[in-house]
Amino acid sequence: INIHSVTLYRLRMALNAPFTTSFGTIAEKEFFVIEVQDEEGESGWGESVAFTSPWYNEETVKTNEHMLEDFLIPLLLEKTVRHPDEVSERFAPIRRNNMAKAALEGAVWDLYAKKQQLPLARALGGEKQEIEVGISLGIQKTVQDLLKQIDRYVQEGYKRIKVKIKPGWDVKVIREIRRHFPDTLLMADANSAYRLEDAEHLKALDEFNLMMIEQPLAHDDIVDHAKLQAQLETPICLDESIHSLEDAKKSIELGSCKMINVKIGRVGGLTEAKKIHDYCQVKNIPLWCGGMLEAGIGRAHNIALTTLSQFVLPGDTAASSRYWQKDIIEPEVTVHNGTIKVPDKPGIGYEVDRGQLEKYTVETKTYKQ
Ligand code: OSB
Ligand code: MG
Repeated sequence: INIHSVTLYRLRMALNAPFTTSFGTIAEKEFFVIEVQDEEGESGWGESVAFTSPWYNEETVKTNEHMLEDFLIPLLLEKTVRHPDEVSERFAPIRRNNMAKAALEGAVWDLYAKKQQLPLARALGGEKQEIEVGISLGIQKTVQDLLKQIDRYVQEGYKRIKVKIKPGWDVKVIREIRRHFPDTLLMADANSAYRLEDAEHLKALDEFNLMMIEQPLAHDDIVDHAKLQAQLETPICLDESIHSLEDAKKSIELGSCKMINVKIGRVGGLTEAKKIHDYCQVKNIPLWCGGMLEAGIGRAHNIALTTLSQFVLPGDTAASSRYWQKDIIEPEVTVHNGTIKVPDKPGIGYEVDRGQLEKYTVETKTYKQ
């Protein structure tokens, strides 16, 4: 694949409803869509999951622009790649900045799959024809509001419900959910809102038969997560702590988690995500695909990744309409009875709607060989 040009589209899209985590509230997303083109003018698409402020990890839309423009795009334009797996190798001298790397690598994967006339899912080695998904619900004003939301999405057929928790919005809320939904597959995501000293408090969650508790402790502390897991019945799932195959290996070895939420952006791309997948398959660690409130392109990449066989748990890839008035892909991602039909067209399998893309774009920059 000979990449001739790379275009960065900076988009602003309002969420249908603000999303609140233990860190704060997001009402609007600003992010980069990346288009790579080869000498024949064929396009591949990627999407960065970095937010405007560094609450989830250290990256932001602005750091993405710097890394892409000054380092990653020049490296990609330097010479051809035979296979997308080479992209992460080429980016390896640049430390971290995984979301910037993943967005550009994802565009190359899409173009590669299109050139091979293969759906991205198949190019990655995934076999599922459909995937099961759950939904992630932010912190609400009242427990009543949350129960209403849960009821709606259980009715719609989502396969599991994830709720965000934080100190003051945890045990009591989960107890109330369980009173109304005793059998629903349920889990909680703390986004690092607790400390090891809260172990006693978190142990109270053990009685609610949660599938897992996601990232209860600090983003950079797999040691304390191991200590906490030793005290909890509820399996710990790591999100923020896993940036690479190495992190996955160490966390599994230490007993810091029993499951992993894989996000393509957080681990630096599809190639690294596949490596984590293959390792976790051998180690029998259940995986699921996380979400970052993506627009359609990122969502399509998540769907393709989820077709790999060790993604045995429902992920966070909900329907486009849960987030957006109108998405930037055609057709939009739809969910029926908690499942998404994997597209069978080449590449990401959805058309980018250039009209919609333009409507949301606030700035465009093109880089040529
Ligand atoms: O921790 O999984 C998370 C959204 C933004 C940042 C981090 C997370 C989330 C979600 C929502 O939980 C996932 C989604 O619906 O895309
Ligand atoms: Mg999470």
